Amino acid sequence: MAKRAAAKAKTKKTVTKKSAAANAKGGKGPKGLKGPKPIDLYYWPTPNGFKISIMLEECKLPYTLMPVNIAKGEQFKPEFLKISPNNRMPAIVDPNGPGGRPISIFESGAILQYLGRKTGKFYPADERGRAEVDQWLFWQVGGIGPMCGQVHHFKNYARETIPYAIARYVDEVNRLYGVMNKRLADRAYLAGKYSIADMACVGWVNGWEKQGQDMAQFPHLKRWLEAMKARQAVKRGMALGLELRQGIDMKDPKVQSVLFGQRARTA
Ligand SMILES: N[C@@H](CCC(=O)N[C@@H](CS)C(=O)NCC(=O)O)C(=O)O
Repeated sequence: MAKRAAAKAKTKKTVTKKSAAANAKGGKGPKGLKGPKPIDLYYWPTPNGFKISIMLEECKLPYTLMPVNIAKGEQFKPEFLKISPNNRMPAIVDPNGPGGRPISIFESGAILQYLGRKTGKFYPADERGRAEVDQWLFWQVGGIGPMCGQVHHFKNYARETIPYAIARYVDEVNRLYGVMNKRLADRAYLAGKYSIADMACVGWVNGWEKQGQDMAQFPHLKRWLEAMKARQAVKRGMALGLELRQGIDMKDPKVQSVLFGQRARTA
């Protein structure tokens, strides 16, 4: 089912990214082709999308970019909902899933864990190491991600200015930055070694100015952000598809009604 949905979506709008990663050799594909079949990456250039583009680049996994223009409402298309029933990107379809069959996955945390297990990279195999990564990954997905999202919404995009909402979310993000800063005081990365937990956070922390934060308050977090942004795969991951977003005005009433209006029913 996922395969059919992916094929349908492809006919609409496909951009193939030919990077060093896409050309990397990685064993034999199912039909004896050299290298694995690319993973379809359903994506829009936002901090949630960057998590997966960074991981794919870090692992040098070949992938095909499948843009999901969330400003136009492409996340509500029935073919996309078969892959991502929560009408949100990112999502992936891996043609070389478990048992050699395709698998589709939505939710960025689940995708990162899947890719970590698949490649054995950036996600430790031992239980103690894995639990360390999982804590910070879930902290990102359930904490700093949604809170930063609310700041961006109320501070930068909402047509109505609601000082209470702005202050509430700016303060909460400030608290979360403090938690991360403290964690990074005595280790280079969130779980000690560089991992999928760091990849999950970088796109969000990179937006600190728009979130009303002052990086001078968080020296360890600042050092971490600089180290993250110096990585070539992070640079490539956070540059992926930026051109697609050009010319989109988040204050345009049409865009606002798609993203922040009455939400489409998916059932
Ligand atoms: N918990 C989800 C969040 C994904 C998410 O919120 N994606 C946003 C873009 S950053 C989206 O697709 N929004 C479309 C919409 O709100 O309709 C994840 O981590 O994958």
